[in-house]
Amino acid sequence: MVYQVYPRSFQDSDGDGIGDLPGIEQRLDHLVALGVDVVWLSPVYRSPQDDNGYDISDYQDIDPMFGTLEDFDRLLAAAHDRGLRVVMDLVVNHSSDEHAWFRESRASRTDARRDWYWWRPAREGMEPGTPGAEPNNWRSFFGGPAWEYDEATGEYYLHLFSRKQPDLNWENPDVRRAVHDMMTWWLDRGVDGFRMDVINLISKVPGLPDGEVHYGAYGDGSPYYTSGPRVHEFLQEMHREVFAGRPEKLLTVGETPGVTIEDGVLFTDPERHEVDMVFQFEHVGIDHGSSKWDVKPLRLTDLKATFGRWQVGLAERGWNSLYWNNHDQPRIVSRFGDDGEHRVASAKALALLLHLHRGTPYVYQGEELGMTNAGFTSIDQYQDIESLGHFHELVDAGVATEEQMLVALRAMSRDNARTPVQWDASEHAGFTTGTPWLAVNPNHVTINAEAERADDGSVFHFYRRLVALRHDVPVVALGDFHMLAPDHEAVYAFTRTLDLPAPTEGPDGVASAASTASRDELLVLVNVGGAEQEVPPEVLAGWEGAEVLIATHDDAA
Ligand code: TEU
Repeated sequence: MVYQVYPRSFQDSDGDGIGDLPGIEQRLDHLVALGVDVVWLSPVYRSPQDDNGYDISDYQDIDPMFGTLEDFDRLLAAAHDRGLRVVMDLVVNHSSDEHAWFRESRASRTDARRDWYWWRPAREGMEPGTPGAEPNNWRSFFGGPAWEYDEATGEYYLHLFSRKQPDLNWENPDVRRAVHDMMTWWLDRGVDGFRMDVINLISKVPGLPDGEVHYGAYGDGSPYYTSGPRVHEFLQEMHREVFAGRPEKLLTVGETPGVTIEDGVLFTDPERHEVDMVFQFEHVGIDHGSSKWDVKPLRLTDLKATFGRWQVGLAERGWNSLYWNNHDQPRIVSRFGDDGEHRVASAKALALLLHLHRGTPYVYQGEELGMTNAGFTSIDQYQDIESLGHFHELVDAGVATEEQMLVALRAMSRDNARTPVQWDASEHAGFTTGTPWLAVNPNHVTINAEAERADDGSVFHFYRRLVALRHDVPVVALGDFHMLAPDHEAVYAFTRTLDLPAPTEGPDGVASAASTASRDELLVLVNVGGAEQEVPPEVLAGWEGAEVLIATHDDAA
């Protein structure tokens, strides 16, 4: 199981209101108690923090707000001492505009690093620097155009995300070599792998064609940069140059927005040596209408259909990541559960479903406590560049009113996941002795790690038992998946099956008479319809008298 730490909101050790590396070290025993195997650190590199560290200005140094390289080495050693592995967040589709590489690239059209980024002149016949003169019509993920005009050299540079996150040009072998060298530097320092930020966006279609589908003034360029023509070539080259032949057991997970199941197999098929697994986005898109801000209610059959497709699609070759939460998604108990009266029961039901599918489960900080969305009511409370960008773009364009956008942000803003971890009921939830960079949720007085750890019926202990089950019962990690009652709107049920080979010959060289092949089977069943909702008889047929390994809401049921 992999646990994601968003350092800025995890634990502050020096009272500046921002989480840091020594703070993470203070909390490692919480992760050990949960049963964590791997810790994924969101970026702690030097950064102007335009996108909370996903805009890196020095890949081989720690930002002073988080500490120093020595603090990092101490944290890494402390994690390893506890049997925890640590993977870093690799953000190489783009750098910060304050990175030395970009400062040189923008210095002149003839600079040796000019071609390390995507530079283009204004459209033919258009006045450079005016709306519509951009080299193509792509929209940025954060709203507005994906091109920024640079007066000094009279050209535009591409930024799929913020204007302070210029896209690196992966067509340039010097760029790829510099990234490989940096990755090797971190592996030599002892890190155990990487989570690769938007790694399927690094290959763009030559010519950078206009997007046909429009969002207001700009076009959707995603068909021309999602899982592009050379992405698999680049990842296989990365494996050869960085990972092949290293003795350590390393973990690589690609964040791949818009990835299809077919491409997911190509990315994760072990024979292709690309990545171990990918984060796909289908299940966190099933409540999106025309956009993530146009929120639709969840339908259980839609969730079963998408999870079922990915379980079947990667059953033979490849491997699934299993997640509800991360620093970009609203908190699942508020999104697909109930963060009011049934908070504990729904948090447990959601955890049970996710952790007993086939794949590697990821737990995002605070998810194991049943933490909820932030509950912000004013735009002034938000800090996320994506939330603020879309709020102003849609309100200014008259597409939505402020009130409509505040309702949408309350449900879907990334800041919902970024409020500080709630450690105890004290002021600022034990996160900081200073003023937290983002408001602590007032419900920390009841929802916090100290209270959760003290209550055996808590969300925390339920997560702990699920992780222990995965470590102790092979069918959980390895069993084949089969969906049951796919069309039922209130019952989510599936089986996991593992054929165990007959034990090999005993120490005396003779296989014991009893040693025959056996079959482990697990039935997972969540009934969101409550006691009055009857479970279809065919789901329970043959399971009479089965041992109950783990039960959720109202354990007597
Ligand atoms: O996210 C990529 C990505 O797809 C997000 O833009 C996501 O789709 C969106 O936020 C959901 O509404 C990665 C990082 O996880 C994110 O924090 C960064 O902002 C982004 O890349 C740029 O580095």
